[in-house]
Amino acid sequence: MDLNGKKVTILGYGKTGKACLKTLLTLGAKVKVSDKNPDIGIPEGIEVELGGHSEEFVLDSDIIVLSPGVRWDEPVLEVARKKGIETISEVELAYRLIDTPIIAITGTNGKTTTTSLTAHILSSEKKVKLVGNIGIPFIQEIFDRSSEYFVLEVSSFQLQGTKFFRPKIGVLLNIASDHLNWHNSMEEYIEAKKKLFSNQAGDDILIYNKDDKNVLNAVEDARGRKISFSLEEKGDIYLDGNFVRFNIPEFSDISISLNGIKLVGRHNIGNIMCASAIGLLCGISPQDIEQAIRTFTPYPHTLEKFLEYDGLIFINDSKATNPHATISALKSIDGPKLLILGGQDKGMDFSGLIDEIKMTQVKYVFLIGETRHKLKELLIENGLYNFSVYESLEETVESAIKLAKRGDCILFSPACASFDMFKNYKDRGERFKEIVTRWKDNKG
Ligand code: UMA
Repeated sequence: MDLNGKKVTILGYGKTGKACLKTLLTLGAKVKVSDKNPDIGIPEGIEVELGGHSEEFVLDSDIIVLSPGVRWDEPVLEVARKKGIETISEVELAYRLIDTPIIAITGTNGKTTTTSLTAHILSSEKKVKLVGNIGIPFIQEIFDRSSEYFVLEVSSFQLQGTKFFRPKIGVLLNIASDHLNWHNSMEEYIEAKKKLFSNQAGDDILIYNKDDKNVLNAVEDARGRKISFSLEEKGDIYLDGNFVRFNIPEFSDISISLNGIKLVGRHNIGNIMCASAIGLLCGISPQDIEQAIRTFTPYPHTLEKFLEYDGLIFINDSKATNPHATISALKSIDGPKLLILGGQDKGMDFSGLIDEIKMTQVKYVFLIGETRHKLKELLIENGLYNFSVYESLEETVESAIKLAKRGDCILFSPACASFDMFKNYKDRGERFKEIVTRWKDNKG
């Protein structure tokens, strides 16, 4: 793709916008930047519009590149598309600028763990770059010609703005209700996820979750080679006791032992299945795959059992930003639990989560954040009265500690986004850990 002299407008100047600007300038494009925030700094010499995206500024472009946070139906983009101006996501732009094979992983939950585990496995024998939604804009790494693979965590926001994007291997982990404040409907969210494989063909590979109905429906249209994984039955990748086995001709005599893994929870077995299969497909030896699985340290803020003190277990699962993730957490942790729930409202359906709370040993629910009253109503409607509503995280955690008995687990798994009270889920998780650590220090 020749960008020399092309007029390119970048929408959104966060991490992605900054990386786009650098790359596009290097490639000789004439770049402009537009951001809705009136208070951000942009390097001198760059034509810029702050405080909104106006037609006047944006429509004078050959290409418009979107940061993930910019909605696809942003009014100025509708007009741009009608005028025939190409509007693409940063992931699509990066894809067009490289020849290196891409392994792209998406799903409502588990993508960060699966992406990092895949990169960890591959890097035992290959040169790989870990990029994408995990926090490293893809476009930032495209000039690294030494990589044999790009391992890309890709979100629905990033996928929606793709056109020709075609990963060599794609993984669709699961599809559940999320981001319905960004996408207009569940159907639109699923359509965006399907763009993971919509250009795949021939010997491109799609690894998908056979246990998830939404995934099964979505992959009906996939045209590449399909490989299923299942925790319930005999998929192409399946669980046999403590081993992952393969119903795939070239790997039928291989088994991967799960002994010594540090990842908690059954859903993580599915993530390991996918990452192991990718390892084999990329030529990594089973011994190196097993070693990498054993040495993989779980990602912080995901079912992170960070303290066991005074008979209480504290788990930080701040990365649970939707109900599906919290359901997985509840299924993964045995024993009595005190659950801290709530955060920014993304218009999600909490009914499955309420059912799970009823079924598992949740002794008490502590509600915080923008969704606290909505969740309170739902709990009452379902005959659940062991809850309290709080205004601050500090007050919530202190109350949970007071109420907890020896052997209880205090689980911070909000099921909602963090932006109502925190910078992001990492900030939220750190705040939770700080409060708990302060309590421990005062006690000891
Ligand atoms: N902005 C506009 N117009 C808009 C929306 C935003 O100008 O309509 C501006 C904001 O004022 C701000 C900038 O865009 O200045 C922020 O850009 P951004 O929201 O696209 O964020 P980045 O900093 O570029 O980070 C993005 C991803 N953010 C989102 O998807 C919201 C990061 O994922 C990702 O790590 C990064 O690119 C690198 O690829 C974060 C995320 O929350 C972690 N992802 C969601 C999730 O995982 O659930 C999908």
